[in-house]
Amino acid sequence: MTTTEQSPTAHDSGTSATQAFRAIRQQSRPGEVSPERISAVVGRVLAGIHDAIREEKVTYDEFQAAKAWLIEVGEGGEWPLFLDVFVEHVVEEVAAENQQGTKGSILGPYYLPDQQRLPSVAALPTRPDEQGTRLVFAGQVRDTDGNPVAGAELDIWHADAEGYYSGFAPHLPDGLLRGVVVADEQGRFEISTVQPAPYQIPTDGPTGKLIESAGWHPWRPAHLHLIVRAPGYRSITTQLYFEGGEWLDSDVAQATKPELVLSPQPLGDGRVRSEYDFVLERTR
Ligand code: MBD
Ligand code: FE
Repeated sequence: MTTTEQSPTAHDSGTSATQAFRAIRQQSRPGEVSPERISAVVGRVLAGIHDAIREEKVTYDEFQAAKAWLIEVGEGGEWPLFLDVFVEHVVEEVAAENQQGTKGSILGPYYLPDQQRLPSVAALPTRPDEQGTRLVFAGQVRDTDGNPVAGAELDIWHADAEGYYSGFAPHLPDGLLRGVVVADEQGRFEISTVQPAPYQIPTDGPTGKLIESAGWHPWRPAHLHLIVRAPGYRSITTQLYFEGGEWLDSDVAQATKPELVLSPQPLGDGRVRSEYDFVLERTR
């Protein structure tokens, strides 16, 4: 980042994440939830809060501080960030109970649909002066029987070498380090990009303030996000991490899995290369 540009604020990324969430939800048009289901789930959540208040003997001061904080989370647009960091991993765990194929991980707040479609051998959009180690990420998409999935889409997005996501930091061009790579007839792909940095939850917003006040750390290990999809197969939303990376064993979002760690090897020209094959499960 140059000195003429301001640092991205928590409010910028929060507002964008809330807008992105609403736009995607509009498209997917979810069904109604029954009164019985709402009563069961919300009842349990409230009972959990009541238990915590009794067991910790929460005071009026603490109750009012919590209310003020909750208001700030909404005003800062940080509900997608807070919920994806602290809650989504358990929703994913439940969803994955009967799934085959490549392990999933959380979507997170920074997915943007409808990115540039790219051929099977492609480079993600970068700036002319893009920082970071050049990464070649290659592999094959197969089904659970080992057959190639021709034309599978790899919808990929990741942070830059400073840990910022395009679309959520005003200094980054739209579409940077994002793309939908279409695998070839053999399900193969080779994506050139740069290695992302670890992601730090913005420290100037309510989620960051909570983390600091609790004495926790605000870091996620460096990661690539992917949705791998093909007609007739269940889409896999996942993340890939880097062997030996900082925070791999203490992800604030608890979204790492041992099966999702890459081991990039030097290519000898300053680039690193990593192979990863995806396995999709048929839906019909
Ligand atoms: C991220 O980059 C992310 O992937 C998640 C899950 C939460 C916050 C920021
Ligand atoms: Fe992320």
